[in-house]
Amino acid sequence: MLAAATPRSVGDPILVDESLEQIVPESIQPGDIVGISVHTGNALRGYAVGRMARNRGAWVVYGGIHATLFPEEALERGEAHAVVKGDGDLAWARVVTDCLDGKPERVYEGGRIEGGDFLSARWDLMDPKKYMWASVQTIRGCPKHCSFCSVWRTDGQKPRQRKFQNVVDEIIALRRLGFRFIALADDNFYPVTFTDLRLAREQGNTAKLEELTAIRNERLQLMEELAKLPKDMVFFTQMTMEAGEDGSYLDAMRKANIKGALVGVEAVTPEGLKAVYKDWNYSGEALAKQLQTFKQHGVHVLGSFIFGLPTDRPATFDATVEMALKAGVTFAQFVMMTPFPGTVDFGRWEKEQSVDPMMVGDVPITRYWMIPTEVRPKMFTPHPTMSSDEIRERTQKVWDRFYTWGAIWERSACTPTLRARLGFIFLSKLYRQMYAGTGISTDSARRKKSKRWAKWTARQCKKLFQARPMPELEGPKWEIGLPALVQPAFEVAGAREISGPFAVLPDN
Ligand code: B12
Ligand code: SF4
Repeated sequence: MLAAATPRSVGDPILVDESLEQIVPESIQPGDIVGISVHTGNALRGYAVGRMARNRGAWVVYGGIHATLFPEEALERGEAHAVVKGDGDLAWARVVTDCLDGKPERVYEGGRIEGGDFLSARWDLMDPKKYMWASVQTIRGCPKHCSFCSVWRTDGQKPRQRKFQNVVDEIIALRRLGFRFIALADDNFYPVTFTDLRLAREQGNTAKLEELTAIRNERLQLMEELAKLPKDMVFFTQMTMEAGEDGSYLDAMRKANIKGALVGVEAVTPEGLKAVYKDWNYSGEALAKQLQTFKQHGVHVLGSFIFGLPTDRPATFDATVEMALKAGVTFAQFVMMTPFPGTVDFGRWEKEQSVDPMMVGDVPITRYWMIPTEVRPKMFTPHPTMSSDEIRERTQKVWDRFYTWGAIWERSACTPTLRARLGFIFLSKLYRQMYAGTGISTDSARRKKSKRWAKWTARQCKKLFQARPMPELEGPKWEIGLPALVQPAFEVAGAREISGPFAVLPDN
C-alpha cells in the first residue's frame, strides 16, 4: 500500500518482507528513504534495521501499529528521522517529499482516513510464487471494545468501509497474477448487527439507521460481486459470532466463496467473557449452537480461544477443547493471554506495575518487546491460581488434542475432492506447527523440529494453493456515474512505462 502511495517521481520502491528474507544492508545507499513497518512482536528487530539503515546514510521512517502507539520509542530506540502515526495511505507521500527536501518532521499524524481513500496495493511489486495467499482489507475499525484488543482504539469504533468496486478490482488483479486464496484482512467483517439496527430504530435515530443500513447493504453488494468471480477463488475473513444470527448474511458469504472466518470465541464461560468485556458473546449450549449455525450455512469457523484469563482454572482447558470439538469448528487456535499495548488490559497492568516494576535486565516487563527474545518471558501477567508453566503445558495439550491425526482426518471430510482433503490435512498440520514453533513451546529442540516440519508442510500447501495466472480475466465494467474508480496501477495500460505509483489514484 505504501508503494502505491509513493510519489511517482521516486520510482518503484523495493519491498522487503522480513518474514521471508532479511534485508541486505548493502542494498541501502546514502539518501535512500527506508520505511519500516512495526507491530509489537517485531519492533525490536525493526529498530535494529532502522539503526543499520541510518548508519548507512538513509532517511529512516517508522509506521504501523506499534510506532503509532510508541512514536517516541521509535525515534529513540529505532533512531528514526520520522514516525507516521495511524494510516500511511495519504501521509507517506508527504514524508517522502519532505525527506527529499532534507526536512522531515518528527511525527506525522496519518489519522484515520475514510474508506474511500484506502489504496489498492502494488501487488505487482511482490513475487506471487513466494506467498500462499494474498490479503485485501475491505473495512477498518470495529464497534466493539474487547479488553485484550487494540483495534477499536487505533482503527476506531466507526467502521470505515472501502468501496466494494475497488475491492473487487484489486481482487481481480490478484487472480490475474495467480492468487486464488485471499484473506479479507478485516477487523470485523460483520460490522452491523441486528441489535445495532434495532437500537437505532428504537431510539428514532434515522440518520444512524440509514448509515448502518448503507454499510450492511454495501457488504452484501460486495459479496454479490465476489460470487461472480472465478469459482476456484477462496476467501476467508475475521468476524464476530453475532453473524450467526443472520442466516442470509452467512448464505451470501457462502455464495461469495468466503469459505471461512476466524471467530473470536475467547472464553467458553460467562465469567471469562465478562473478564474480557465480551459478554455479548455466547457461552455453553448457546455457543455451540451459534458456531454450528455457521457451518450449517457453509461457512467454516476458525475458533480463536484465549488461555490465561484470571477466571481460568485447570478445568477450563478441557472444557474449552471439548467445546471446540462439540461446536464443530473446522480450525482452532488457542493463544496465551498477551497484554498488547493500547488495550484496556495493558493499561491496567501498566498501572499495577508502576508501583514496583518487575525488571528483566534493565527493561521493565511492561516494555517486554524490548527484551531480547532468548530471555523474554512467555507470559507477562501473573495468573491468580496457576503458574505460567502450568498454563503453557495445559495449552500445549489442548492444541495436541484438537489436532490429532484422527480428528483432522474426520474434519477433512468437509472437503469436496481428494486433493482438497489433502490440502486440508496439510493446512491443519501447518497451522498447528506454526503455533508450536512460535511461542507455546519452550523446548528449543522441539521448536527447531517443528520449524523444519512447518517449512516442509508450507511448501506442500503452497503447491495446492497456487493457480494458473489468468491475465485474460475480465473485470466488471462499473456503471458511469459511480465514484471515479480506478484499476490498480499495474493494470492500467501503460502504467509500467510510467512506472508510477501515481498511476494509482486514491480509491475515491
Ligand atoms: C490480517 C491480520 C493478520 C493476518 C496477516 C495476514 C497477512 N499476511 O497479511 C494474520 C492472521 C496472519 C495475523 C497474525 C498475527 N497478528 Co494480526 N492482524 C491482522 C489485522 C486484522 C489486519 C492487518 C492488515 O492487513 N492491515 C492492513 C494494513 C494496510 O494496515 P496496517 O498494517 O495497519 O498499515 C497501515 C498503517 O499502520 C500505516 N503503516 C504501516 N506500516 C507502515 C510503515 C511506514 C513507514 C508508514 C509510513 C506507515 C505504515 O500505513 C498502512 C496503510 O494505512 C490487524 C488489525 C489491524 N487493524 O491492524 C491484526 C493485528 C496487526 N494482529 C495482531 C496480532 C497480535 C497478531 C499475531 C501476533 C496473533 C497471534 N497471537 O499469533 C500474529 C502475528 C503474525 C506475525 N508473525 O506477524 C495485532 C497486533 C497488536 C500489536 N500491538 O502488535 C493486531 C493489531 C490485532 C489486534 N487485535 O490487536 N494478523
Ligand atoms: S477482538 Fe474483535 S470484536 Fe473485539 S474489538 Fe477487537 S476486532 Fe473488535
